[in-house]
Amino acid sequence: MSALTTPDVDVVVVGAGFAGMYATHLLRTKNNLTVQGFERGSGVGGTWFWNRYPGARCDAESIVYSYSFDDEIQQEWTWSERWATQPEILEYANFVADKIGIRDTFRFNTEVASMAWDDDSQTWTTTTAAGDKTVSKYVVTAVGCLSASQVPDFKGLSDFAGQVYHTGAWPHEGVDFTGKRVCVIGTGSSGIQSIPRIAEAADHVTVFQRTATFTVPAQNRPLGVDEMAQVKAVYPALREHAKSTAAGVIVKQPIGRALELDAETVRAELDARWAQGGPTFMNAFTDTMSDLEANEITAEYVRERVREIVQDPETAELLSPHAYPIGTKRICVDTDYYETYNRDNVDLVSVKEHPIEKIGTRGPVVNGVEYDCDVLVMATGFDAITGPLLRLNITGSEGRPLSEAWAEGGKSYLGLAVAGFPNMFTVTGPGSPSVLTNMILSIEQHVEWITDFLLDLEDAGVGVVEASLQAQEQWVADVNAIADQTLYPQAASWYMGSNVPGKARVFMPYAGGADAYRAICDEIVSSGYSGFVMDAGASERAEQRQEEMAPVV
Ligand code: NA7
Repeated sequence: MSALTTPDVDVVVVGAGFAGMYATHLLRTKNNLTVQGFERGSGVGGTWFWNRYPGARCDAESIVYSYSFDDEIQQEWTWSERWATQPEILEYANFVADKIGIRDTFRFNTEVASMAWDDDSQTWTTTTAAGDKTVSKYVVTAVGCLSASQVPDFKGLSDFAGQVYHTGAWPHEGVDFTGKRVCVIGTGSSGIQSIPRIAEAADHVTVFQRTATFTVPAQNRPLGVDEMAQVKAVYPALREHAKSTAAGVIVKQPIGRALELDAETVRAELDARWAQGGPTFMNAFTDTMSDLEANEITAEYVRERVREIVQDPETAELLSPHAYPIGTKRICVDTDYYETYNRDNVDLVSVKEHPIEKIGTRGPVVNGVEYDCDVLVMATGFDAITGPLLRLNITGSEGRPLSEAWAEGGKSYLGLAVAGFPNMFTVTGPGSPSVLTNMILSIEQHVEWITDFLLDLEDAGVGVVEASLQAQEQWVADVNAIADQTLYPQAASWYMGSNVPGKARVFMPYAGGADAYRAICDEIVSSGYSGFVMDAGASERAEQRQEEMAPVV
């Protein structure tokens, strides 16, 4: 490509989920830049476009899991339930897409096959699976953290005679389970949400559980018109409150250290939070995520509830999690999960001691037994956080593939930029608070920060910007140091990359809180964008390349 290449557009945005929609909106309206979006689905919504399995809901409350950037949007939209269902969230995404008019910017049903930076022309070329190329000055990846489905490499899977579905790529027309025998593999959030709904419809359900999971009741309920009106009246204050918390939600404050409180107080608090429902249960005490002994108090409380709810003691024992501290794998939020095991048409098979040997023509085979089914549901999770970025086949400066730069795990500066990948911004990349927080709140912060940065760069006439390697290394070290102060690294979780064979075991999200992260990002702006190399980076690279090419005397 020649140095005179004129970009087709200023920015290519990949993904039309909540991040891509908002990025496109701001880049066009605030930055006055031209944008080409690409989306592999046929519509907007990202994770909510794909995860259409029965029972899919958000585990952040609907009144905060929504955009705050436009008061008209939050005043016009009315949530019907405390925890919104996937169809309602998808409807909301479509409502917003129409309000802000971003559909015409996206090419839907269009998969990005590769994205390549060219050092000479200082442009990105995005190539679609159909071979079309778009040249841009910047790229913004908005591909989500949980969009690359992970299907275990089961022997014999292709020989299975029935239907196979992954929860993360559920058919739009739905699946009719009436009269069907169903096997579900996986008991993470997707399994826990879908199993009760599948069991209501199917003839029989067999659940294959490798690791028992901690889950708390959603205690879902309709949101009355009056209640929504009260929320709308105080929306700005409510949003400010959410921004001031570590998780970016409305939290009930912890009452102290579990290890320093008397047993009755601890018990009463856990009872109250269990009755209230949702992940705020994990926020009862300040030491739950940092002290194993304190953690065990909350963990044992949940096990006690399991024994209370599940009638068969053997099944209750199998469902009682012991393999990891509570909260170190994402806490699940369910409706009737444990109760489902009291149904006559539901069986639980532990695959901890005896893993699934293969998928036979009739169903999964465990310990020599083939479990017959018509439908096999894979609730087996995602190649989280880095997976969606790696499958874009990105190559940066000097033609270096992102897969090579990330061979030891996803590395970035602030979760927003990667050293060696100039003019590329990653919304909720590895090292951002992302999945440990209210995703929409974090997305808004990231997108606003990136677009303000681009405004400043354009004003200053900067052509190329890149995270410095040193700043990136420091950020990665900070992310690890914060994670090490918690119990998170003790679980084999998707936060750690443990669910993908061969993936580097690195704790990926920033665990310091969305509030602290926002303050750091603001400080970086005040300091003149410390940690970023502007223009100089490109010329230094060019000089380095020339030196390398110089004949050896
Ligand atoms: P998760 O939370 O990664 O859960 C995947 C489940 O699949 C989990 O129970 C796994 O067991 C199980 N799994 C994966 N591979 C196998 C094999 N080979 N054999 C048996 N069981 C297996 O994904 P989800 O989709 O449920 O949730 C992801 C996030 O989406 C969730 O945290 C929310 O943020 C929304 P394991 O625990 O690894 O032993």
